[in-house]
Amino acid sequence: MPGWKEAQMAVEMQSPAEHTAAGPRTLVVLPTYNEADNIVSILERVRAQAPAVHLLVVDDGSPDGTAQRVRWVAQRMPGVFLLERKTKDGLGAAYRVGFAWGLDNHYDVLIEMDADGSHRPQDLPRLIEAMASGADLAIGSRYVPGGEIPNWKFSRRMLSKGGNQYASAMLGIGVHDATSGFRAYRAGLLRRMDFAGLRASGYGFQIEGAWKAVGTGARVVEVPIRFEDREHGESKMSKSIVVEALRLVTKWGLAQRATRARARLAHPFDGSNWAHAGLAGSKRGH
Ligand SMILES: Nc1nc2c(ncn2[C@@H]2O[C@H](COP(=O)(O)OP(=O)(O)O)[C@@H](O)[C@H]2O)c(=O)[nH]1
Ligand SMILES: [Mg+2]
Repeated sequence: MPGWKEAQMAVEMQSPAEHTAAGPRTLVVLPTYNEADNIVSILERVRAQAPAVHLLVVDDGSPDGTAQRVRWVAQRMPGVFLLERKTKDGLGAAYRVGFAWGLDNHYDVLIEMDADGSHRPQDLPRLIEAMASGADLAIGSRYVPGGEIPNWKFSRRMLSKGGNQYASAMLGIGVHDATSGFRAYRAGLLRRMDFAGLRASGYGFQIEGAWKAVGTGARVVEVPIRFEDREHGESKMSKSIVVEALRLVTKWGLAQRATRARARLAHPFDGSNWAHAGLAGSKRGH
């Protein structure tokens, strides 16, 4: 996997390590592909909602000039950084590089957020509060009480909700919105769960992250969010990303079942094998 050092560090207005805000050092990672019309407003609104957090944009050579706009903001706003990669390589790869940069620069909390206005900056403080209350992974959830998707058609809502129910049942993770890309990870959890080994892209990357977190015994909390339609431009998610997610969930779920069945056959009197056959993640919060 290419590390962040191969991506071009375009903005070094200040050393990230010199940041001395009180409390945990928090980095919001925003992957972008053609978000020139959205990114400036997102960066400004995130800063207004959460003044102490740093922001890292991971841009994949957007032809619409997204990176130039980020540079323009970074010259005016401290704590804004940009990693530029040459070619579009998917959301999962962008987060892997962004997280590697964040961990190397000693952030304690790393947050994923879309740069298109779907994830509201005003919901960010509640994710940060959940982390301050002890969560290892706080997921901004559309499918817990208080969560909303006001503008989605019935069919899209059913596809997303059904996909989530399938993933939760197959993997036994008990998360209502495992495909959500608005979430905060504690740095220690990312290291423990070997985030660099996450392979999927798109929705599959999010499900894989939630599954691995639960598998390491992380305390996972879902925080209700309101998911808006993107403000400008078009979605880059395709049918193939949905198909990839379903295929991977099925593969992981079957492999997990086979492993647990083998463990029960090998050690039929070991109670822990039976406990593990139920829902994973006993330390999960709600
Ligand atoms: N760096 C990078 N960002 C991407 C890529 N694909 C999507 N994104 C960004 O990921 C976020 C979510 O993508 P989006 O197309 O809005 O997906 P949707 O919300 O599921 O429709 C946005 O900020 C996109 O600009 C990619 O290949 N590379
Ligand atoms: Mg979007």
